[in-house]
Amino acid sequence: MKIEKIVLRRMQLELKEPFQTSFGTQKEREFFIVEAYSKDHVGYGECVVNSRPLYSEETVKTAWHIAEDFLIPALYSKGEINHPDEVSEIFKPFRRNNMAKSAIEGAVWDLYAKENNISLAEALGGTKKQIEVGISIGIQESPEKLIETVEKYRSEGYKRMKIKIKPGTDIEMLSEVRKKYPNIAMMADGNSAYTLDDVELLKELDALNLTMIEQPLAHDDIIDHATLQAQIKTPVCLDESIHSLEDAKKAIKLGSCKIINIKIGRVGGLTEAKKIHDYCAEQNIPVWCGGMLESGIGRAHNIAITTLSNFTLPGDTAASSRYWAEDIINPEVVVTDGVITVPDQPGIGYEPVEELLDKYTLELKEYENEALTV
Ligand code: OSB
Ligand code: MG
Repeated sequence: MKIEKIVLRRMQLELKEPFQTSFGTQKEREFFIVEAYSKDHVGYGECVVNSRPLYSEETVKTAWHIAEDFLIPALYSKGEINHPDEVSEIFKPFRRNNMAKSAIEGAVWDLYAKENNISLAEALGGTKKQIEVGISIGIQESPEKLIETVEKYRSEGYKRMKIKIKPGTDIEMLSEVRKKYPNIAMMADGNSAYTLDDVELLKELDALNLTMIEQPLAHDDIIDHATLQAQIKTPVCLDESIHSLEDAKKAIKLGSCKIINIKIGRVGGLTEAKKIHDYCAEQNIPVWCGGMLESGIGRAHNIAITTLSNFTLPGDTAASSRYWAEDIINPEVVVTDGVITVPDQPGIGYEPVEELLDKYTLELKEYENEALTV
């Protein structure tokens, strides 16, 4: 497979509603899309970064810089790519910058699937035809507002509610929801807002029958999470702390978590995501697919990876309409009774709409593979 041209498109989409987490409130998403061209096809990837380095250290500018100055030249210098697994090997000398790497690798995976006339899910070895999804609910201003929001998504059929928490907006809010809905699948995401000083408070979660507590402690920690997990019954799930298979192995060995949230961008791409999935399956650690408020392109990649068998817990990949007035793909991602039907068309299975890409593009740059044109 020869990649003849890569296009980066910086875009911005307004969220229908602001999304509040313990690290800030987001009203829009600025990100970029990668288009990888062969002679006959285009593969698409999404860089799941943001304008500000609040969730991770990467931003749109740093990821663009890494892609333009290091990753694209490295990819071109390889010449022919036989399988997308080679891309993470090519990128290996460059440390971290996982979201930048994942964006390009994702476009190559889509291109590879299209060249081989198979769906991305099939290219990854996924077998599920339908996937179950939950929803991630931002911090709400009152328990009443939270219950109203839960009710809306519950009635739409989402399979589990993930509720964002931070100190001061946690136990009471969650208890109100549990009182109202004794049986719904419910979890909380702390986004690193707590420390071991909060162990007593975190122990109170055990009474609420949560499926898990996601990343309560520091974004770069696996030691304190192990200490916490030993003291609470609620399973700890790691998000921010896991950047690679190595991280996953160490966290599992230490007992830092019982569940892992796999985000393709955070771990540097689909190849690494698959490795983490496979290792967790061997270790009896369930995984699920997290989200970064993706556009339809990133969303499509999340759907494809979720078809692997150890994605046994509902992910955060909600419908396009939950985030955007109009998504940039056709068809949009639709959720019916908490289920997404996995597309079987070649590649990501959702077609980016040219006019919508152009409408929301702020900046576009093309990188020709000159080695091929001389
Ligand atoms: O911690 O999982 C998270 C969104 C942005 C950054 C971090 C997180 C999230 C979400 C939303 O929880 C998931 C989604 O709906 O895409
Ligand atoms: Mg999270």
